[in-house]
Amino acid sequence: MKLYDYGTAPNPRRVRIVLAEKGLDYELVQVDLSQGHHKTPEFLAKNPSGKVPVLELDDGRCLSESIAICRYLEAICPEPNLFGSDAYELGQIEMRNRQMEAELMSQVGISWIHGPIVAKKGVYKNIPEAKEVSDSNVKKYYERLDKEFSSAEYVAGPRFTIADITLLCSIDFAATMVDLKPDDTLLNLWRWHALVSSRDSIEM
Ligand SMILES: N[C@@H](CCC(=O)N[C@@H](CS)C(=O)NCC(=O)O)C(=O)O
Repeated sequence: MKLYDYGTAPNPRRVRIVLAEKGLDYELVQVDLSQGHHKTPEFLAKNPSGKVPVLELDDGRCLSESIAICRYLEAICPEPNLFGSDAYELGQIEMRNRQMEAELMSQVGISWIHGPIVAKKGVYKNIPEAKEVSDSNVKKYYERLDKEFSSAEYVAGPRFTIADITLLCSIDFAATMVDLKPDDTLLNLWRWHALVSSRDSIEM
C-alpha cells in the first residue's frame, strides 16, 4: 500500500505513527501541498476533497480521512490495539480522540490558516482577529490538558491510544509551524509529551 503524505502536515503524521506502531510496510509518496499537487485531477481522483493523507491499497482503492485510514489499519492489524478493546474503551477512546480533534486540532488549524505562512500564499482571506481567538483557545486548552495530566498518564485512560497520537500531532504542529508552543510551566503536559515522544513509532 501507498501513503500519500506531506512531511510537516499533522494529519498524515497521525497515519505514519499508526503504521509504525503496527509495524506495517508501505510506500511513502510525497505530495507537495505548497505546489498544489493535491489539487491535480490525478490526486482528486484519489481524494475528491484534495487533502492528504490518502492510503492507496494494492488494488488501487483509496481511503482518505486520517481516522478512517487508521481504523482500516487497526482492522487489518489489530495489535497493538489503539482504538479500544471492550465497549467502554471503544467509547472512551473515540470520545477523547474527537475532543482532541474538535477542541484543539481545529483551533490550531484556524491559527494556521490565519497565520503568516498561509497569508503569504494569498489563498484564504486573512483574518487576524480569528487567529487571536483561536490562539487564545489553544492556550486555554493547554492549561486544561495540564490539569488533566496531573492525574492521568495518557489522554484516554491508562495506555497509549489514537487519542494520544492526535494530541501529539496537534501540539507538535502548533509548536513548530504556528508559534503555539505550550508554556514551559505546563509541567504535566510536558511530562506526557516526553512520555509519548519516547516511543519508537514517534518521528517528527
Ligand atoms: N479531516 C482530514 C483533514 C485532512 C487535512 O486537512 N489535511 C491537510 C494536511 S494536514 C491538507 O491536505 N491540507 C491541504 C488543503 O486543505 O488544501 C483528515 O483527518 O485526514
